[in-house]
Amino acid sequence: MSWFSRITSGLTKSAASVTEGIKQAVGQSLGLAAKLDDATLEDLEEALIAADTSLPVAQALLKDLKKSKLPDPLTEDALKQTLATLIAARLQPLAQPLTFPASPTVILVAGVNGAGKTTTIGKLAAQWAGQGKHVVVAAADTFRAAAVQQLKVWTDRAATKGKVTIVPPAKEGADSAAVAYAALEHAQTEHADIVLIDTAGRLANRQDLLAELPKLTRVIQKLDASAPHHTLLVLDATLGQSTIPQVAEFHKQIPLTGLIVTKLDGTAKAGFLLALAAQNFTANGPLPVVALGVGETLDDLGPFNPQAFANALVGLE
Ligand SMILES: Nc1nc2c(ncn2[C@@H]2O[C@H](COP(=O)(O)OP(=O)(O)O)[C@@H](O)[C@H]2O)c(=O)[nH]1
Ligand SMILES: [Mg+2]
Repeated sequence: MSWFSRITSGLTKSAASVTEGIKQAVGQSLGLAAKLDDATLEDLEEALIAADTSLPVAQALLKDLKKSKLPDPLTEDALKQTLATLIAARLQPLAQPLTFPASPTVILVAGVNGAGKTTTIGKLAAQWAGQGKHVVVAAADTFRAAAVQQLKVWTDRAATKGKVTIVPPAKEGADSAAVAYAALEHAQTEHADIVLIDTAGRLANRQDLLAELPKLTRVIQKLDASAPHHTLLVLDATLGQSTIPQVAEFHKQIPLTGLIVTKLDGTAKAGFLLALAAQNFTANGPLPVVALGVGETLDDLGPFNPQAFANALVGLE
């Protein structure tokens, strides 16, 4: 299945509410010539809010829509096309592909418990290994013994695509910073291309655990002062907009450079990416979304493309 088909089927739940709203909006004036009247706009606003776009974004989109050229009578397809274009434009600031500025490029992966860090690391490692890159994965979630085992399952899967090496803790309960250090040292010796660091799940309200991330950073900087080159926060899309305070909390502890959104297949709230796009977490605007997760297999991860995402969200084939 192509990535476009995966994202389209992944977003089915979110698209259902938006397309239902669009259908209602256009069907509203059945018998008369369908047009963008107040009742239509209200239905659309409701649908967008149901998809968790946030009220201000929903209202802004409708404002854009009123200014757009639409056919008269209005058709469902024209409304979908126009809305998708407007949504894609608002999502555009989130679209920045991940760069690989160093060799090895060190990527720290953070997030609350169960967000999908370990799964995503497995998927990323598989993709990059498949492109001929040597990927080293640091099992720096040393909180639970089972975490290393779970990561091992994923790196074994990823290793079917190419060169993936896992660096486990030297002994049980080892310091997470020590594991990250050992992994980077190994990657430097082996001339690996990428180091992915899995970390323990943190609750955004546990300051003591959050404080471990800056410590880990300081330790790996002894080997490479420019590391980590990316600090990515993994967000569970089923939480929708309530992930936004999480982003703020993590970003305060350790400067984030990007986001990965997982579980888009299990939620009707995919519209929250529009709310994310309206949040200026950095001087240059919002934090970019570097990858999307739409399922539990190795291939269910791909790039964020605003137009493809917008098309899927409004239910365009
Ligand atoms: N449906 C779905 N499930 C996912 C996705 N990503 C992760 N998961 C599931 O979410 C759960 C937690 O994932 P895990 O990687 O262990 O989270 P971690 O605690 O952040 O490392 C697991 O059951 C994963 O299979 C996704 O994109 N879609
Ligand atoms: Mg994990």
